[in-house]
This record gives sequence, structure tokens and C-alpha cells, in this order.
Amino acid sequence: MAVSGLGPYDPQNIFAKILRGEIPCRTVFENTFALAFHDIAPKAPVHVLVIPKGPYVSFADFSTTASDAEIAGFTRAVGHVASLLGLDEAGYRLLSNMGAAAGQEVPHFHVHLFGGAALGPMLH
Ligand code: IU
Repeated sequence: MAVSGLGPYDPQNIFAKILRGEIPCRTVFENTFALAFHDIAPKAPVHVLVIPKGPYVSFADFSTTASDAEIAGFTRAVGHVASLLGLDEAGYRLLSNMGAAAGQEVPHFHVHLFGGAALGPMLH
């Protein structure tokens, strides 16, 4: 599905390469549905990216074309990663840039998980 000027899914995008193990990452968690790893340019003390295993360009693509099992599995993985990182009590922020207007840089759907500090009203 092509959305927001991102075009069809490009299997050579950087996160696809990370999923295939062609480029290393600092993994936090991995299961059937998701991979979570530290962002290379963190914008908060904790800044982790959670990505689905399937080839989805953006949130719009994922939310309309992924199976219910993938959506549930991915959503649960995001929550699990936050718990693993010890963020439940203090709280955290989830963000996903969708398409050109939001400045989405990598065309593989990802959720940013920010935490570890009192966050301002907006990040990114
Ligand atoms: P965005 O939502 O697409 O704008 O965010 C992409 C994020 O991916 C951004 O925070 C980058 O620092 C991050 N990132 C990364 O962790 N590893 C990479 O090799 C590349 C980008 I390229």
C-alpha cells in the first residue's frame, strides 16, 4: 500500500536490513511480531524503536493491512518493551510519524518509545 508519498514497501530500507540481520542494532526485545532496538540518535534518556516483523510502510499501512494477530501481537510487544525497560511507573511516550508531513524518515512502520526523564509537551 502506497501512502503519504512513501511509495510501496522497499525491502532495502534500513529497518528491513536490520530485521534480516544485515545491519546490527542494539536489540532490547524480539518475538514473532516485533523487534525493539535502541535508536542510534536518542532524543531522550530512553529512546527505543519498536517495529513489526512484516513489511509495512507506515502506521496507515500497518493498521489497514496487517492481520488482527499481527496488530495485537505488535501492540502487546510495545507494552512489554516499556515494562522491560522499567518505564511503567514513571510513564513514557509513544510516537509514530506517518508520512511526509510528519517527517517520517524510514519507510518501515515504527513506534518511538521515549522515557527515562520528565518529557516536555512535545518531542520530535
Ligand atoms: P522517523 O519517525 O522515521 O523520523 O524516525 C526514524 C528514526 O530512526 C530516527 O529517530 C533515527 O535516529 C532512527 N534511525 C536508527 O535508529 N537507525 C538508523 O540506522 C537510522 C535511523 I538511518
